[in-house]
Amino acid sequence: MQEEVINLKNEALAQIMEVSSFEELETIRVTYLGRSGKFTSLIKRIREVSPEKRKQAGLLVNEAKNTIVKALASQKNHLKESARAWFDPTVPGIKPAMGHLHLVTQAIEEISALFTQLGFVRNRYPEVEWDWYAFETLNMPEGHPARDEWETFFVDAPANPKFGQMVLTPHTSSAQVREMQRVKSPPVRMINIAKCYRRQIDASHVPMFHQFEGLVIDKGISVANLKGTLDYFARNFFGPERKTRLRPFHFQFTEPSFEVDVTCGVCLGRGCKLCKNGWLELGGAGMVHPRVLAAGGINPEKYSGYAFGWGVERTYMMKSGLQIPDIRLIYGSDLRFLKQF
Ligand code: FA5
Repeated sequence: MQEEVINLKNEALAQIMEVSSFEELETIRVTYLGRSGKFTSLIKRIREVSPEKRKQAGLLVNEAKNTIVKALASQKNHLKESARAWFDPTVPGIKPAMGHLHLVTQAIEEISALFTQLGFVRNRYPEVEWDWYAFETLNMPEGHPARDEWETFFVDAPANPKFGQMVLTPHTSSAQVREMQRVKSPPVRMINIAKCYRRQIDASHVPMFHQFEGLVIDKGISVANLKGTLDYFARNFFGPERKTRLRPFHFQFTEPSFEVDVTCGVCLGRGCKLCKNGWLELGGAGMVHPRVLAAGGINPEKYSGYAFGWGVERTYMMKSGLQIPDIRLIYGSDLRFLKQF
């Protein structure tokens, strides 16, 4: 019996040392010292021991029980101490990480607010669009070589006899005739900010990007109105020191057509490694072609208009102080990059 008592005591002590909660400690107490616990049944068996050894067995069992009781109390204190150290109500709380809007969303909101101030109305049109609106009504009939510029994704769906095939909009200009048809009679003052898709990917191209398209049609609209709007945008979006210029260009749907440049935000027009002689290319613009007005049901003899269409990502990348070397970073989901904006 002596050996049995010692083994049981050691077994209980080993378990007590391992516990990490008050519940486990209580389970051990019940298992060894409870009413039907292991020590209680041992005590009952003392009667079976020979009279001369009975007293010694009793002392041994008592000593083992007392050791276990002390170990339980000491471990209970230890657990209380650690619980106290764990919960310190004076320690400042952990601030949960705060997210923020993606930089493209921020840019879209900023652009939208600037043009709304000028009286432009923001409209959205389909991003899966008919060939008719993306090309045909924009003076690019079927087979016209100018279409190649837009490296278009065609949707594998049956073509419509009038509207042709479905495409993923390669530019926001597909909204021009749709807006003319909606408004029916000028004035038109639309800003369309939407996703565009092209089969392109490199440091300055992504297959899905955003453009913002401005369209203004009324009596007597001229290039001067276009230039005034562009200057207003450049001063407010990039900063009061930034200027714009128009360079002759060619688009099938505007006549005359321009490439719009803005002074570089780093050298402010003096010329540096990041720009072309002090200028950065913003995007295309021009006076709406008479054939496009006619396709939208507007009399080109009576009305004139201007349009412009620029990339949201590229325009944002031209903000002063930003040096984003690769447009693909914007859609890379790397939080170390995105958190900066
Ligand atoms: C156009 O798409 C014309 N629709 C713009 C226009 C509108 C001209 C109205 C006249 C009147 P362009 O293909 O150059 O033009 O694209 C305009 C801008 O979209 C570019 O300057 C660039 O900022 C952006 N862009 C074009 N392709 C990509 C691309 N793959 N990734 C990111 N940005 C792009």
